[in-house]
Amino acid sequence: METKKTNWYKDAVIYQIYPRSFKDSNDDGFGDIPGIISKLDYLKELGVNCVWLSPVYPSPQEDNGYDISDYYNIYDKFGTLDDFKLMLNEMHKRGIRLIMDLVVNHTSSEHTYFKDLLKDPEHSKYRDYYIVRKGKKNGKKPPNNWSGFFGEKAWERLPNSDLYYLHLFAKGQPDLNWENPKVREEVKNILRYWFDMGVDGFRCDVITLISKKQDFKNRFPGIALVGKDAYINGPRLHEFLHELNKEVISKYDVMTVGETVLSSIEDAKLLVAPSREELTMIFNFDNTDTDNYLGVKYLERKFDLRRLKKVYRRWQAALHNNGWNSLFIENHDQRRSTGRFGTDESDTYRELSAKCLASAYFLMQGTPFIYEGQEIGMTNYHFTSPDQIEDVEFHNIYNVTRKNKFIKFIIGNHLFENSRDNARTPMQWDNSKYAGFSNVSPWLAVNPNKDKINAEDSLAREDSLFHYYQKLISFRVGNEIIKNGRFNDVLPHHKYLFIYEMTYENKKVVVMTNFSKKTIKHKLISKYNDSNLVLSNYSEHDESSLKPYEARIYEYN
Ligand code: TEU
Repeated sequence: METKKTNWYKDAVIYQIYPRSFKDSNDDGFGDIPGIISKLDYLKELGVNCVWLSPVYPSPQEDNGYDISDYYNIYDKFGTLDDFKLMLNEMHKRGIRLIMDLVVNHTSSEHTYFKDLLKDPEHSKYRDYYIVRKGKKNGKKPPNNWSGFFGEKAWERLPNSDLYYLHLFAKGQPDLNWENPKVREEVKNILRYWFDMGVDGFRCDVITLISKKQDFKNRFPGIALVGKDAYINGPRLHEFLHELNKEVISKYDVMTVGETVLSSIEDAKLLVAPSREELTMIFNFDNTDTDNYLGVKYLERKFDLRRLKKVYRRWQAALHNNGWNSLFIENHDQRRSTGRFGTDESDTYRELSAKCLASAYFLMQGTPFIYEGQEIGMTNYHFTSPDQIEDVEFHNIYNVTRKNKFIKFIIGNHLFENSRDNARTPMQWDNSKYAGFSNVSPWLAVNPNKDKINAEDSLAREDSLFHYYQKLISFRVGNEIIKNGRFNDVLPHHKYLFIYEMTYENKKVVVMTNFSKKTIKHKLISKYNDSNLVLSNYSEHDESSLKPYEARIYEYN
């Protein structure tokens, strides 16, 4: 029997928790599930109604849990399965749903299947669970020239053998062979296991990499992602996703959000068209790529609001009545949005500009996501030395820059500012020594600006970013105009003003933002009347201009 789908995700506002950095309850310097439980009232107060929890499964933590060694349990530093069940229950009691992270492009090399393969690569019954090929030149050279996401070659030799395994991420993350039906059955079992426990959905890690072209030939050489045309959006991607959906996902009232890498709008339409029964929505990175070249975050370029507006125009139009968007500006792989996207970290503008950005991205069609700490305006750490950073991606690429002067030259000093650990510093709860995250020195240093940027202060100040998000969320959830509305960018070519309307039937929501430190006059501004004002980050308004980073939201019913 098919479960009725309620489409609850259309009214969801999802808060991403990166568990090792959220709240430590047992003084080991590492966040955990009881810590999360202790902060559920905080989330309830913010008003979010769903949590996306980054991986909490057993893992050797080479990539902070995105390397899973057991899909049916909880990593002991995070707690136990009973802690997990309690957390799920406490969330549901508060009207908060939970989506977990499904990391099934690869496992950890510590997974029992891969360990079995390591023992006897020729005969292991799990050989076909992974992508294993003979090396060239009697095993002296890898099977082809592919390279992966963390700046390395994509193949690693199996010990005492001429065989290699494929890993598009770290060496400890061998790629699964989705051509093997047993792998797909196992993924279905994982999904059923958590859905039966009451989990409400999954964020599907790098899901567009699961199908690889099977010729495994050399591809056009380059400095990054050699072979991407063979391993991104591969030939059987849609078939595999449809299979999971038909056999498992469709039987539960759940949602999925696929993380897609370098996907075009045309790919997206295929992935999220409801009639095709694949994914509910995807994360594409066109928005966060507006301040880099070629989708490579280390190839930074100056942010230009016009590029961001163009991304929104294209995606809003493409998926209107055709699917569903996700809306986000941060996650655990991205540097902080405060100080990015035209916003400003200075004391004067940090919160004002963060409110402006929040207003701009939050009220389009799609499901908004908030990454932990974003709601209080946490910033980059501004690392200066590799010793301060844990992340495997950073260290792999840092090593590449030490060996390759050309790459070092083009990346310049953007490596530190784009390190993923900027988003992973402990959540700043208060101004105590370890920011109320822990009573001992945490796994990654606390940002020294916790003295002024912390949740306690944000909760206490009525005009804080936290309270602004609270108002945005309560305006957004259940708002039919935003949920069903058509997006219209009324000033597409303006360099600093982003003004858009969402229209539905005869009703309208208008969002006006000024992404600059200047007061900007425009004749359009006086068109909207303050009697319809819902929310603003200033208490007084000029009739025909917007103040620095001013945001105004109107509703016409
Ligand atoms: O990230 C996928 C991914 O493509 C990353 O390489 C991303 O582009 C990069 O981090 C940006 O700098 C997902 C997870 O979100 C990430 O944390 C994991 O490390 C990765 O998959 C492997 O599982």
